[in-house]
This record gives sequence, structure tokens and C-alpha cells, in this order.
Amino acid sequence: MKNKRYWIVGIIASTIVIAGSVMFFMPGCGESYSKQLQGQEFAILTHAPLVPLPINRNHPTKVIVNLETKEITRNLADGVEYNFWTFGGDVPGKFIRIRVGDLVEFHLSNDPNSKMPHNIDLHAVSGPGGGSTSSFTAPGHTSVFSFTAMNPGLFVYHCATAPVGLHIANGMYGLILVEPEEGLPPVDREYYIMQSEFYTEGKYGDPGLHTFSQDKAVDERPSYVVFNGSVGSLTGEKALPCKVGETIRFFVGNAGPNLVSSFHVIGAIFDKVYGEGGTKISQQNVQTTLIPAGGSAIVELKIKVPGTYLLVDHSIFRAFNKGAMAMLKADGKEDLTIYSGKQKEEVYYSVDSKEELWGGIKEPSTTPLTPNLSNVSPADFGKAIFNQTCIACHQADGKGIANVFPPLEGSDFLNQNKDREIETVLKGRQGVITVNGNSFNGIMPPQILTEQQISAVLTYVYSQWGNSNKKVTADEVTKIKNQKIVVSK
Ligand code: HEC
Ligand SMILES: [Cu+2]
Repeated sequence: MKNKRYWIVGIIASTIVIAGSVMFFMPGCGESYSKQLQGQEFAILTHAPLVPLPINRNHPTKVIVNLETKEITRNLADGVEYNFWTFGGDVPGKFIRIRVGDLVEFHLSNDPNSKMPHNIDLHAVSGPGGGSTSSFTAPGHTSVFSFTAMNPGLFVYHCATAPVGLHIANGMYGLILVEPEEGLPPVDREYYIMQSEFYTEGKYGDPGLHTFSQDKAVDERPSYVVFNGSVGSLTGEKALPCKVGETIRFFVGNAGPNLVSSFHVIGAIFDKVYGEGGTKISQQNVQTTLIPAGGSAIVELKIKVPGTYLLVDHSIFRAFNKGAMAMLKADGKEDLTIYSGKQKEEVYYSVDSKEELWGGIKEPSTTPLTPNLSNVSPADFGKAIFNQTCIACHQADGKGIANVFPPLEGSDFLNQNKDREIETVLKGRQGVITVNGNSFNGIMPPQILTEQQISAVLTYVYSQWGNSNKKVTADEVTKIKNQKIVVSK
């Protein structure tokens, strides 16, 4: 009995040992991550909006990062120039991607043409100044320092040379992603976006080369709030491409230097948010996520309906008046059950005005018209519009309704002035009018019709019930439509 029990214990124990060692030596499976530093590689850095490829090592390594500070002049907006100070020649600085436990040997070089010394404070560094105390570099010099990435997460880096605010305000920031041991779950696309403010002497859009405004910066009154270093860096032709159904991951940084970002995608919901750039999914199904100055967030979403989506700071004047807008353009198949698009448009009367207007007689017909022009004669087309649009008030026989709706049948008013009646249909009519000796004081709402539809319906009306048989062309309607002044009452 006793012997048997030892046997069982022995078998269980050796199974655990064997399984454990298999898991330890087999890369890429289970908990088989080594803490042992192995090998060496050069980091491949990317300019925004691109992100370096995911890391698939299961061990830390020595990573050599070469980054150059460079002072450049380029557009901040169309026709607006600014002297940017950069990490890697553009704003935001290049994206650095490493893995937790990596030993980073950082080489910071300052372009010989720089006017300023620079350094780097990486929020991923555990140590005084985040590296800035060891990386102060004069123009034409290179500084080297090393750090071990102790914590995974998405971190901001920035220049911390005095005056710190000026170096950040001029564009010296970027993101460094420290992947956790097991990496991030694979997705279809990753993009790098960084928000920041610019404080210029001169207003938003004032043309020319602009200099930094200390006053505005201290008062936190930016002239520009932008994504990726300039107005329009990710709009129009430069919209970020994606496909319907893909999982898209944004690494979003906020450099400030002052403002907090309310990051939002108009028409989409973040399925997952790694709040503040940490490693935990802090929320799911989020509309807007807050990104502190000097902080970040990782957001993931799926676009379900094709189209162009705006990425904004939902402090909305920043988006529409200061530049904080980017675009994500999704190609793919429509799904009308998720989003139908406009199904119809009709005239609306509030309950009150409807009672007043119609006195319970009849509601206006407001069905929108989408006739197939190719197989309908102009006369039939006009008649169809009359029957769908005008009939409710003016009646099928054009006789109208006594005291409420004037007749179109043999109407002296209608036959007097063609331009005026084009205007009636286009823009509506109200006030006292006299038709065939009877006065009316009602409201005809503007008709939601195209120029072509209006020309057809009026031509039809003129051809009926003893009217003057005038022809109305679409061009004549366009002319009246564009005319600012009222033809006549
Ligand atoms: C919702 C009711 C309503 C609809 C729909 C409507 N009208 Fe009118 N219409 C009126 C009223 C009411 C007046 C008189 C306005 C006033 O008192 O100033 C009027 C006036 C007119 C007049 C000038 C007076 C006359 O009798 O000659 C014309 C022409 C006219 N409508 C044409 C049309 C045509 C064409 C359509 C369709 C495209 C149309 N209306 C649709 C209510 C309507
Ligand atoms: Cu600097």
C-alpha cells in the first residue's frame, strides 16, 4: 500500500518536471519566456503614422537605438511655416518598439547644423531624468547611455533641455512601445498618431514663417492643435487607409505641452482601450478616451461600414478650428442593416403648425421622388411629381380648396409671372395673394425637389386646366435658385 502511494507521487512529480522543462525550452509556447538577455540588434524606427513590426522574440536582447535630433523648417499648415525641432527629422519623433527586459543602448546624435543642444527623457526609463541627465548633447555630438526596459507599456519621450517647454512646444517628442513578454495580440493594422499644440505669434492660418509665442504657451492658448505635426497631416490624400472588418490599433500619444486630449473617432466605438498606455485593457466599448499631456493610450476598433471617419480631439473647436483632425478611410462592403444612409427626406410640420395649417383636412404628401428618368416622358414625369407632391393641397383637378389652397386651374396668378411661380415652388410662399378674385392667406412650404423636377412639374401645371402652356426649363429654375433677391410678392 505504502509503496504504491510513493509510486504515484513519483510519477506525478516527474511529469511536472518534464512538462516544465519542455515548456521552458520550447520557444513561443505557454510560459516559455526567458529573462536571459540574448544577442543584439539595431532598432528599426519609423516615422508616423507607421509603426515598426511587432516583436516576436521570446527573450530580451540588447537593442541599439540610433536617433538624431534635427532642426528643420517646414509647413505647419498650408502657407504657414515653422522652425521645428525634431527627433529623427519630423514631428512626431520616430516610433521606437522594444520588449520588456531589453537592454537599450541609446545613441543620441545632434545634427551639426543644430543651433541648440538637446537631450531625451524617455518615460520608459527607470532612472533620474528618464535619460535626460545622461543624454545632453551639443550640436555635432553623440551621447550614449543604456537602460533596461523594466515596465511594459506605451510611453512618451521628449526633449528635456531647458527651457523644457520650448523644446517640447517646438516638436521634440515621440512614442516608445515596450511590449510585454507575450507581446500584444495580433491585429490587422497599427498606426501611430500623436497630438500636440503649437503656439505661434500670429493667428491660426496667418501665412508666413511663424515663431514661438511664450505668452500664448504660458497662457495655454495654442494657435494650433494638430495630429502628427501639422494641419492636414492625415486628411484628404493622406487619410489612413483600412478595410471594413479589420481590427485597427492606434498608438496615440499626447505631447501637450499643455492640453489634455479627448480622443474620439466620429462614427466608431473603441472596442478596447489600454487606458493611459498601460498594459491592461482598462475599458471596452468606449466613445472618447482621455489622454493626458505627456501620456498615451492604445485603442482598438473595427470599422463596420465603409466611408471616411474623422479622428478628433472632441474639445471640438480644436478639431474644426485649430487642426486636430485626422481621417481614417475604410473600404469595403456596405451593410445597410448597420447603417442605412439617408432613406428619405420630407417636409416636417410641428404638431402645432400642422393643426393650424391643415385644420385636420389633409396632410401634405411628402414622399421624395426618385423616378427613373430614362423611361418616362417629360409630361408623365411632371404629372408624377404633381401627383406625389402638389396634389395634397392643390387637389387632383387643380381646383384647390376654397379659402385654404388656391386653385392652379386657370389661375391668373400662375399665368402672370413665370419666374415668380418658379420661386414659389423653390422657396415657398406665404402672405395674402389673390387668385381668380379670391384671396388666400396660407403657407406653401418650399418643395424639396431638384431643378429638373421643378421644371417638369411646372411645365405640367402650365399645360393643364386651361393654363398658359408656358415651358419651364431646369436652367430657368437654376437661375432663380441662385438669385438672391426676391422676384416679387
Ligand atoms: C402643403 C400644401 C401645398 C403644397 C404641397 C403645394 N402648395 Fe402650392 N400653394 C399652397 C398655398 C397655401 C398657396 C398660397 C400661399 C399664400 O397664401 O401666399 C400656394 C400657392 C401656389 C401657387 C401660386 C398661387 C396659384 O394658385 O397660382 C402656385 C403656382 C403653386 N402653389 C404651385 C404648387 C406646385 C407646383 C406644387 C407642387 C410642386 C405645390 N404648389 C405644392 C400650398 C401648397
Ligand atoms: Cu531639445
